[in-house]
Amino acid sequence: MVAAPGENLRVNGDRLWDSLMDMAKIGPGVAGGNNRQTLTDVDKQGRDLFKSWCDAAGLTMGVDKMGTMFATRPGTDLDALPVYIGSHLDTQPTGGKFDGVLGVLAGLEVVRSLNDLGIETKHPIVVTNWTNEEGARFAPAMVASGVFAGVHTLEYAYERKDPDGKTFGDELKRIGWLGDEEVGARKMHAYFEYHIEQGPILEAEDKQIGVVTHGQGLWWLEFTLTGREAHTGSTPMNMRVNAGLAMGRILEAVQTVAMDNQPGCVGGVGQVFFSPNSRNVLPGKVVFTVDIRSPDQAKLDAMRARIEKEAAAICEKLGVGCSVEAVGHFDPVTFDPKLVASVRKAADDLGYSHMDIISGAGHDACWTARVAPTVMIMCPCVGGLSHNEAEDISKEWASAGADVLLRAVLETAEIAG
Ligand code: HGY
Ligand code: MN
Ligand code: MN
Repeated sequence: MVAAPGENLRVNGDRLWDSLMDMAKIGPGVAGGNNRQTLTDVDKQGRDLFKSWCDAAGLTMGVDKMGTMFATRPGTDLDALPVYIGSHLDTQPTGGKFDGVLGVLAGLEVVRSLNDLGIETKHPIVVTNWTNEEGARFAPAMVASGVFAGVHTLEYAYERKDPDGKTFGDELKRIGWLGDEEVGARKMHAYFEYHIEQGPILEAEDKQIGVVTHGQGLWWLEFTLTGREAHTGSTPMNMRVNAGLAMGRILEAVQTVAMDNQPGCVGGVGQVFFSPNSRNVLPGKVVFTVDIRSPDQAKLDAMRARIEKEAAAICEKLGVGCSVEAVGHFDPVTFDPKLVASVRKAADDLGYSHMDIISGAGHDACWTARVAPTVMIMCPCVGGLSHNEAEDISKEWASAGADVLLRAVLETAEIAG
């Protein structure tokens, strides 16, 4: 018996969970998570698996010049713009099984459920896998959705280099996922992204669903400090040009600036390169990226200005050269109030506990919001932990969010007939 549209529509939570576990087998980490970095051979394997599932669900695959995958379920109205459901299959080097993957495979599950229920929609539905959301191998993060939204050029993206000096463009070609669609040529009726919270709030508040109203903004400031390589044993302390010490003091300054701007601001450093990175050589060069974020534009920009000013003063005092380049940025984003209301209503209708929330992490939705009505849905994650192989969610949490996604997408894509 096919459930009449609008009745107690829910996804097949077991099937969604099985797909998540099958995808997690590709690019396993060393501690139960994943290392499926963008444009690697395992990213290719993950893409190939996703495409096989899309083929089996009767979807038509399109790929653009950034390698982003668009799997389309046709609608009944040939003039209607599609409703997109997307996220990313690439992971951090020590990533979890659910960051990004949940959103792509929940989109596929929505389509699979509509197929099972024999429901047609007026607007087509497109399940999307954005290339390089993480920005771990190639900075910046969300680079493909950034090109799609007109924030970056294709040439800029193709030139991005990984730590081994390989370029994005070459690696995309090498894995065989360079598509022919112009990036950004597709127009969206709406864009939905379902994602784990990657923070502690929903679990702590015992809420099943996060109705995401805003996303915080971000700066990635790449500092290059120039010291003088010297012997760590025989060089007197007063003769050192110590770029490592300068870095340490700048990290302390970042912490102080973030703490001075509580609540609602964060700052830290996740990546450092020492050169020559030898135990008994003072570094000649130190490169590190400061990651600062806030939902408040003025605070975000003020933090950046203060950090850059204090870093320059620290380096001057130590005689260390200092240059800084913004290698990642997006302003705080407000999601579409009408779509936010539809997500909230869907959670209510399904009887799921929910709360409004601001996304602490960046997502492709932060860029699509510039070109289409966009909204996010979140589920809790255990201990708020993410970007860690121990990242974990429950099957119930996964399917509750997917149920909300199904219902909100259906309301937007309109059931045909
Ligand atoms: O950095 C972020 O917020 C996302 O994980 N790319
Ligand atoms: Mn993500
Ligand atoms: Mn991530």
